[in-house]
Formats: sequence, structure tokens, C-alpha cells
Amino acid sequence: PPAAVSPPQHMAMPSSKLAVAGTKSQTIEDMLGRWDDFRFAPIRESQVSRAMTRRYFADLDRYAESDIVIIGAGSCGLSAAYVLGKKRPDLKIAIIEASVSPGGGAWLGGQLFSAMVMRKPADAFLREVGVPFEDEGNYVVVKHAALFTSTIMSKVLQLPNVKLFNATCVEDLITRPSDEGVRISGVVTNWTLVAMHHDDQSCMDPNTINAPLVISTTGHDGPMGAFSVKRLVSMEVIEKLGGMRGLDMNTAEDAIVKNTREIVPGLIVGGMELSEVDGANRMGPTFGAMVLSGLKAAEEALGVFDL
Ligand code: AHZ
Repeated sequence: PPAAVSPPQHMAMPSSKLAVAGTKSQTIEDMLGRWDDFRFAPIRESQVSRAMTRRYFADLDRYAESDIVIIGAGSCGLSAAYVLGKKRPDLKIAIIEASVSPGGGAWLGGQLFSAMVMRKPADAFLREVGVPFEDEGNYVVVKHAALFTSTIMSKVLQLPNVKLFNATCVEDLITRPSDEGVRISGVVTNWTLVAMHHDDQSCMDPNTINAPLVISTTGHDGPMGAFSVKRLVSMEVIEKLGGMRGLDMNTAEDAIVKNTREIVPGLIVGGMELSEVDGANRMGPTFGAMVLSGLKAAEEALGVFDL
């Protein structure tokens, strides 16, 4: 059963003396035209350090046992996190993103052109999240892909039961023996900068998050991509990868949504990582399959928890 979510520790912590004694809240209007005697409320440097580290370590402690870990904060991972976090506020959801900046490939719609295309019926997801678009008939266009990415990210990050650990890399999977062979039971993490230096530095052991369910959305193969499915091959849980095929928008988007599934017990795979498992086509710069694969991954995950 899912672990009950208790309020984050830092919420219960008393605010510092300076915060209590700080100036009363002002509006922007209060400040305009009064710059000569302008002052920030005072602070001590250690307060800034503690404000960050106290929360971070409380989160590390809280999410060491998570209900769901999502690997990768691209368009698919963020969509899954949005649906899960909103529908099940009782579940603790950790998102692990290797890059400093979450969002994966969704900051630009494709090439260096700004707009993001989504084929219908993925417009339903945009309406749900509150992203405006132009309706072009069979597809819709968000005027800048960053508008989609920043909007969904702001919604996900506001959810009290979701924590994003960015600049953090999943560098292995936790496994347990099971009737089906092996079950994925969490992830092994490291700071991404550390993970990149295992060859030239020693003794940089990783951290772990236990979770009954992992959703992997690490994208197609590349320096970091297709992480979990490549690891499943190297640990001989699946025989080989199909390898992502050439671009065919119609075939690819249908296949990615259809094939979003729990590929080994405890591990659901979504988004372009799936194309590497199944030998599915790529779709290029059209993102409907990413958000609906995230939606389906969330539904599959909730199916596991409803059992
Ligand atoms: O940094 C990666 C990216 O943000 C992250 N990631 C990869 N390996 C990781 C690891 N630990 C933690 N080991 C890791 N994070 O995963 C994210 C993947 O985002 P993405 O945007 O690459 O994948 P997606 O499946 O969400 O979206 C794919 C978008 C594409 S690719 C494509 C094509 O090539 O045709 N078409 C579309 C729409």
C-alpha cells in the first residue's frame, strides 16, 4: 500500500527570528517612487544556506521511501507527474532529472523553431493544464514550446506531494527477486556531475530511493537517454532493444501511446524511451504522443495502486 504522505518537515519548522521581525508585506505600488530610502529586509548568510539545505535534506529523507519514482522530467515524465500528483495527493512522487534544467526536449517545438505542435486529441491535455493554443483542425499549435513546458512545470512543482531532484542522475535500478524473475523496486541516484566522473574519481558511492513503482521516461538513446531499458538489457532482464526506427509521425505517435506499459514488474516505460524497446518509429517535433503516453503511464501506475 502507498506510504501515507505527511507534511514536509520544513513546513512545521518555526520561521527564523529575522523573518518574524521582517518588514510587513508591501505591494509593488508601495515601492514605486520611493527608491531613495529603499531597503531589503535584513538577512544573515547562514539563513540562506539553511533555508536551502534544511529543505533539501528533509526532502531527501522524506522521499527515500517514495510511492512512485519518475525518471526524466521531459514532456512525458512531467505529464505523468502532473496527472499522478493531482489525482493522488496521498502518493509521494519523486522526479529524478539528470539535467540542471528540467523539460527535456520540450523547450523548443522542433529544430530551433519555437512553436509546439500537438495532434488531436492531445489538445485535451493542453486544456486541462491551461496552455493556450491555436486550433488548426487536426492539430493545434502552442505559440512557444516553452509556454507548454513552463506551464506544466509550474503546475507540477506546486503539488505538495511531488519533489523534483534535478542535477541528479539515475545510475542504476534497485531490483528484487520475484515470481516473474525480477521486480524493479526503486532507483540508485547520484549527482549528475558525480555520475559523469566515475572514471576519473574514486569512492563516490550513490544514494537510493526505494519505491514499489518506477516510471521511466528518459527519451531515446543518446548520452543519457533510454537509460532504464539499456540497463534491463545489460542485466539480462530483456534480451535486446528493438532500436528506434526512422521518422513516421502517424505510425510513431499511435505506437508510443499504445505501447506505454509496465515492461517488467515495477517498471512502466513511457515516451521516446519506448521506441528503443519496441523498435518503434520516431515522430520528430510533434508532442501529442508524449503527453498522452504520460497520461497512460499515470493510469497504468494508478492501476497498480488500486489493486
Ligand atoms: O535529461 C533527460 C531528459 O530531461 C532525462 N534523463 C535521461 N536519462 C536520465 C537518467 N536519470 C535522470 N539516467 C535522465 N534523468 O530524461 C529526460 C527525457 O526527456 P526527453 O524530452 O528526451 O524525452 P520524452 O520521451 O519525454 O520526449 C521526447 C521528445 C521527442 S524526441 C522525438 C524524436 O526524436 O523524434 N520526438 C519527440 C516528440
